[in-house]
Amino acid sequence: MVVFTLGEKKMSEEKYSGAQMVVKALVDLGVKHVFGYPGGSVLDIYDALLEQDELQHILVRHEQAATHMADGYSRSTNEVGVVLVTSGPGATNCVTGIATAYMDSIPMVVLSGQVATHLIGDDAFQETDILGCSRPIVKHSYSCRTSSEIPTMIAKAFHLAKTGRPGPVVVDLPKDKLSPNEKFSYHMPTEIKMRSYNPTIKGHNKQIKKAAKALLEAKQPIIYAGGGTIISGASDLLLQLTEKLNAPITNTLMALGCIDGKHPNFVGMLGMHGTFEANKSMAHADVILALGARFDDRVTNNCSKFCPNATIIHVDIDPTSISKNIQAHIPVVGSIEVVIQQLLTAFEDESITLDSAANKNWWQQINQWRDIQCLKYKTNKQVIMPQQAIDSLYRVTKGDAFVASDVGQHQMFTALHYPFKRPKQWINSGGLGTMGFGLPAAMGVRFAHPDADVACVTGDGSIQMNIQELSTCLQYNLPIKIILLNNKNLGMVKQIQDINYEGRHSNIYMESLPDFVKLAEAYGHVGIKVSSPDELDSAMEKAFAMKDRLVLLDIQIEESEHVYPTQIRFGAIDDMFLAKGVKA
Ligand SMILES: Cc1ncc(C[n+]2csc(CCOP(=O)(O)OP(=O)(O)O)c2C)c(N)n1
Repeated sequence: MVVFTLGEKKMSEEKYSGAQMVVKALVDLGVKHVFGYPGGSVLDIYDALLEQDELQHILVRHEQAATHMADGYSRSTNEVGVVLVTSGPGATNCVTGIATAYMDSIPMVVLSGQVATHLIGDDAFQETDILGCSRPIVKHSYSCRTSSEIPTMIAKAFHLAKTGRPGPVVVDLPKDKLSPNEKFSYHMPTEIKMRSYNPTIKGHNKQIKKAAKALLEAKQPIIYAGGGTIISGASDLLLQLTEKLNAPITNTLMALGCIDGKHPNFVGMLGMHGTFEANKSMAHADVILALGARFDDRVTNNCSKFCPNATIIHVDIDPTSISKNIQAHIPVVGSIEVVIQQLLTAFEDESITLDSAANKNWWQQINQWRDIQCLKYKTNKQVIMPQQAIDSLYRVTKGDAFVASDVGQHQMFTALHYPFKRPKQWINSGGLGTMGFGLPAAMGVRFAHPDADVACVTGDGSIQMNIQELSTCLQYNLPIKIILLNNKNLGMVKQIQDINYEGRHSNIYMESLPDFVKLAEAYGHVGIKVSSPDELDSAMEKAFAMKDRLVLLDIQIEESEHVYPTQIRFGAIDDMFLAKGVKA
C-alpha cells in the first residue's frame, strides 16, 4: 500500500474555522505559493490568508492563468501546483487549465469555493456544479461536508494528485463550511492510506525478465521515452539504460530533456513533427521500449500502419494506458524509474550478450538517415527565419533557460531547435495543446525558480489569449523574456490549410494585431521590435542582460514558413514531408 507520510503529527489545541484550516493545511503540506483570485464564496479563506506569512498568494488577472501558473510551477519542480478560486465563474474559468493538466498528468489541487450547502441546487448566485463540470478532466474530486474533515481532505487531494499517474484534483468548499463563526479542532493525519487506491510501482518479475531478454536479443532496438520518464524522475537511469544497450532514443514532445538533446544516442523527437531519423528508426525497429509514453495519435499517425514488425514493450504506471492505442506484446505496469532499475538488474542475470555487429549495422543505417539533415533551413539577409530565432535563443541562454511555449508552429520550432539539457526545463501543453498556456506557465516557473532565466516562446495568436497576465508580471516583478515569433497569422492553422486544403486560408489573419512593443510598455515592461536577421542576436542578448525587467521581443519572422518534417496524414509513422511538396 502506498503510504503518504506527512512528518510529525499535526494536532493543535487551538480551534480553527474551516477557512483557517484550509490555510493551515496548505502550510502544513509545505505549500509556498497559491495562485488565485478572490470572490464571495472564498472570502473567509482570503481573510485567513492575512493571518500568516508562510505561503504567498499570487493575485492573477484571470483564473485560467492561475491554473497554468500552478501547472508551470509543478512541471518545473516536483511540487503540486495549487489554485484557489471562487464559485461559479471563478471555477468555470479553471476548466481549460484543469484539462491541460489532466492531459499531461500534472499534479494540481484546485480549491474552489461553493455556495452554502443549504443553497446548493437552488441556482443560487454564482452556483455552478464544478464537480460535474470537471468530472471527466480530473483524477478525483472532493466535496467538503464537515469543516473538521478539511485537513484530511486536502491531504488526500495532494496524495492523489502526486502519486501514481499524477493529475488534477478539485476540492469543492461550500461557504458555510468555511465560516469564521464556528471553530473546530485541527487534525492533520501523519500518513494517508487509501485502501482502494494503490498504484503498482514495481514491475512484475516475469514481465521484466521477458522485456530484458527481448531487449538483449534485439538487433534494431529503440527507446521511445514519454512524459512519464520525466514525471518519475528516471533520467539518470534512462541514460544508463540507453548506454548499456547502445540503443537510439527518441522522445515525445512531453519528454524533451529527459536525456540531453546533444547525447549521441538521441535521434530527436518523434511523431507528427518528429525528425526523419526518429520516425525512420521507429518504423524499422525490431523492439520498441516505450517508457511512460502513450502512443498518441500525434506519434503513431495511422495506427493500423504502426511499426508492424516490432515487438512492443510498453511500461507505464497507469495500466489503462497500456495497449490503449497500440497492442503491447510485453506490458509492464510500474513506475518508470523502478522498472528501468529492474531491467538493469535483470540484464546482469541474463546470459545473452548484445549482438555488437547488429548494433553497428543499426547505427550505420541510423547515421545515413541523419545525413539527410532534416532540420536544415535556408536563411537570407532580409527576413528572420523562425528556426533562426530559436537558435539565437539557444546560443544566448547557452541552452540553460527554462523554456515555456504556447501552441503552434513556434512550439514545434522550439521543440526541434532548442536541444534541452535536463528534465523539467521544457514546459508545454502537449496533450490538450492549449493556446494561452505559455505566459502564465512561464510565470509559474519563475515563482518556483526565482533566479533562473525563463523564456516564453509564443505566437501572435497565442500571446493574446492570456496577455492580461503582463500586469501580474509587473506586480510580482517577474523578468520573463517573451520571445514572440510574429508571423502575423495563425501559422500552424495556415500550414495545415496549405497542405490539406490546397492553400485555402480561412480565418487565419488577425487584421488588427496590436503594437506589441507599445503593449508591453503599457503594462510597464520593455518591448523591442526585431525586424532583420542581423539585429537578432544583439536584441536577444540585450533582453537576457536585463535581469530585472520583463522584455518582450517582437520578432518579425518569415510569414510563410512551415514546420518540417511533418507526417503525411493517414500514413505510417515515417511517411513525411521534408519540405514543401518534398516527400521523404
Ligand atoms: C485555445 C486554443 N484554440 C485554438 C487552438 C487551435 N490552434 C492550434 S495552433 C493555432 C495557431 C497558433 O497561432 P500562433 O499562436 O500565432 O502561433 P504560430 O502557429 O503562428 O506559431 C491554433 C488556432 C488551440 N490549440 N488552442
